[in-house]
Amino acid sequence: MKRIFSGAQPTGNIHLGNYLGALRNWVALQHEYESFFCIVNLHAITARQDPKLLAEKTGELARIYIAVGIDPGISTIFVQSDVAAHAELTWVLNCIARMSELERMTQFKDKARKQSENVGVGVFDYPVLMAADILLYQTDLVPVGEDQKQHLELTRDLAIRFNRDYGDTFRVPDAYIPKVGARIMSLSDPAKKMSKSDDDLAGSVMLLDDADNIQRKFKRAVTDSGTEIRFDATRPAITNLLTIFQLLTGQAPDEIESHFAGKGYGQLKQELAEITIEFLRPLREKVESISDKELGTILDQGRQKARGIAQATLETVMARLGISGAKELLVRN
Ligand code: ATP
Ligand code: LTN
Repeated sequence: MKRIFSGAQPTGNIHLGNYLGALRNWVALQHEYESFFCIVNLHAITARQDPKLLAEKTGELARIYIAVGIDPGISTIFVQSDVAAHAELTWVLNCIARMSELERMTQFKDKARKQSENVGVGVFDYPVLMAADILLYQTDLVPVGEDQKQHLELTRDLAIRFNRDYGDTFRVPDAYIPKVGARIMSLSDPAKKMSKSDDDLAGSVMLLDDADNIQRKFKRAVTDSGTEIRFDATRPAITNLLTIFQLLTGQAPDEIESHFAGKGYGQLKQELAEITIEFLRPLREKVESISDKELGTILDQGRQKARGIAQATLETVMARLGISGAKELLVRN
């Protein structure tokens, strides 16, 4: 069976963009692939986090994975810091990665621009840790949103380089980026992607938002000039709302356009709010229904399964590099 690996950071609150661009596809793909879904808390600390909140959000995100439909009976859910091999392989990959290729990463450039000289080394190295996550599991496919495409290309480059220099070791993964929903835009600025780290909370609908909040956010959503309700790349705000509508209802674009023919933006926003509220209603309940004990068991099992596979890859890597450790050095031949 082929493998998939993906992850999300336990920072801020998970939003509709994360769900429609990534988590939704994890749920669908888990039946066809052996699946690993990670809560990437080591990535989270590349920005300063409140320790207590980070611990809380780590558990909450694991619960959200389960609540949206990741089945711990068939998929492995685990916390990145539980598997030391992620940090260890990162070091090895750091030694074959080049400054120039990391400097080209647009996510790094954006953050570096905001933080100038104080940008952290972890922010710079973030994509290498992500490559380690993926390569440890001999992953075939990585379902992510559009913003991660460049990081996936780097992951492939590092795998190919290591294989070339030290012998075939890593499977070279492909990105899985959905045709629809890979980049859900902010409701308050359709030129920006919906984001957890956005200071403007009105732009993102969080999966755990209550009905009033959801209603308010859609009501205030920015629209384009004109009145027609149709999918049109030159009218990004309406197209974004229609894309969310399409993914949550499963209706075809032409069906949606004829449904809204002759209706106004207000109607679209109202219906979209209702659909989203109904869609998200069971989620909070499900999140709350997972006991600490149940979650503990799931994450223990996840850790064990993940450690076994990651350790096997790491040992091959170390052997290829000739740094297998003291045990081997003591055996003279
Ligand atoms: P932020 O939302 O602050 O940009 P992030 O992208 O760092 O956070 P993660 O939790 O690491 O958030 O992302 C989890 C997944 O969600 C990734 O696969 C990412 O590509 C995807 N994703 C994030 N934002 C969007 C979006 N607006 N539309 C579609 N997919 C998205
Ligand atoms: N960088 C990703 C999160 C992430 C990830 C991964 C995704 C960390 N490691 C491995 C897929 C595979 C993001 O969305 N910000």
